[in-house]
Amino acid sequence: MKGIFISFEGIEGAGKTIQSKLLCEYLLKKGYKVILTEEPGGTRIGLKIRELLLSVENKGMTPVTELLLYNASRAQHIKEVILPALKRGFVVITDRFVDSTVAYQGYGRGIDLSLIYSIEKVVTGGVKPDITILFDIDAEIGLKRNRGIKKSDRLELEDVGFHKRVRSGYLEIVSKEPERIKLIDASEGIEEIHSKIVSIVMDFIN
Ligand code: Z5A
Repeated sequence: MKGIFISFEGIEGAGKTIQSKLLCEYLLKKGYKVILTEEPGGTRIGLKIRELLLSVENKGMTPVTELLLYNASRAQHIKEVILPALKRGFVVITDRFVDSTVAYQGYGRGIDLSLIYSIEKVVTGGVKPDITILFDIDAEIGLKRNRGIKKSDRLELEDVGFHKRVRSGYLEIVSKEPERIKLIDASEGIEEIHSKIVSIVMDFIN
């Protein structure tokens, strides 16, 4: 049996981490085999790349270096984790995937989208989420939620204008692929959002 590939997307502080864990627990209780993973990261090499990407020491990183590093982490993630799990019939939930690159490096940094899509083709070999849950929230609210709970990483040092561009980018991506990407109002309560996600995922599975 082929597995199911689900990605969670959105600007920071939108609630992806909490909700991906809740969905994972829900599906495990229902008896599904589930892997919860994330980008950048998900593998030993990916975690090293994650450190490079998020360290505030690397403020001088160029947008193209950033683009290639996110993709390098993804190539490893797909080969080592995502594809083998899908082949074994797992539900794979990833906190971020290709849409993050389009939103952050494309709409946020201004890198040509056609370059991003060409690299995507090589890196993913066509692997694409069956369902993407996009958490939409005002950029100021997302940033405020995160402030004080964890140390800042390199992308969080960007001004609010950057995060607003990323949010608009995500909304453009949804408008192009409304079948795959389901928009969630991330300003609602945690339980309410969880129920909506469960209903989206179970509708897809059944
Ligand atoms: N990035 C990129 O540029 N290009 C790429 O291709 C990829 C990634 C793959 C990864 O950072 C960074 O890499 C990210 C995008 C970039 N940078 N930014 N900015 P990360 O993995 O460390 O962080 P993140 O993905 O942005 O996650 P986050 O900041 O931890 O946000 P979150 O996972 O969406 O939120 P959360 O941790 O579940 O919740 C945040 C807080 O809000 C927490 O205190 C919760 O209790 C609270 N919360 C959550 N939901 C609610 C609701 N519904 N109501 C009230 N409060 C809530």
